[in-house]
Amino acid sequence: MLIKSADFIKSAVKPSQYPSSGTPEIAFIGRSNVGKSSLINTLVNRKRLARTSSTPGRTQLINFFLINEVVSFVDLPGYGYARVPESVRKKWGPMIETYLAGRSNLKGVVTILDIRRTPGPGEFVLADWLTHYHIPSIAVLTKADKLSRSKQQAQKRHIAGCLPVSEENLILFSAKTRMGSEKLWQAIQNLLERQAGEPPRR
Ligand SMILES: Nc1nc2c(ncn2[C@@H]2O[C@H](COP(=O)(O)OP(=O)(O)O)[C@@H](O)[C@H]2O)c(=O)[nH]1
Ligand SMILES: [Mg+2]
Repeated sequence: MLIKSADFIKSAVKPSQYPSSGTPEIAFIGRSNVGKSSLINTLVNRKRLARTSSTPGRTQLINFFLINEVVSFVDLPGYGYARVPESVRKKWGPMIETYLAGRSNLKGVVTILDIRRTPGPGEFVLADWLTHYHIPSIAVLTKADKLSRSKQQAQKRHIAGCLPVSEENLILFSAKTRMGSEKLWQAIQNLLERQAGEPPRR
């Protein structure tokens, strides 16, 4: 994908703060420190558009980025970081569910998983929301560079067995080697095109 422009638009915590344009949105979500910012930066060929941080759980805002003037990438705050204060953790669920349930711009969600980790409660809650609100999704296994090819395949099979997703719909990805970047762009474009001629989700 040729990236002509990638710009930060704004941060939000509630619907009145979301951008008012009708630009189609693709949202990215995953556990804190999973590699979400690195994945977004890799997709758009920018070193630090979505800030990567070695301190997980810092970004508790919904961040909107406009890509090539035609699609918005929405960086949703990560879940599952134990050292986040309880008051912050309690707000995460309602903030994310409000966005997923009510945002008509939303065309699909990219769920990001660490290829080395077995999916847990955070992933199950998210999978339930995506099913419940009929939101199309793409699942990505990132940090694939950390495993050998045979271990990548074994983990892919294992993770597919834990979630409502088939093995061939899991994309292996690495922000370090750019593995899977074109494949993920293709999947994102399929989501955007598939929905172009269809009525809104609700
Ligand atoms: N080896 C490797 N490290 C990665 C990859 N993606 C992210 N990381 C590292 O994982 C840490 C967390 O990444 P970040 O993108 O900030 O995660 P976020 O909290 O989900 O946004 C950083 O130290 C990154 O350098 C990857 O594909 N391969
Ligand atoms: Mg991040």
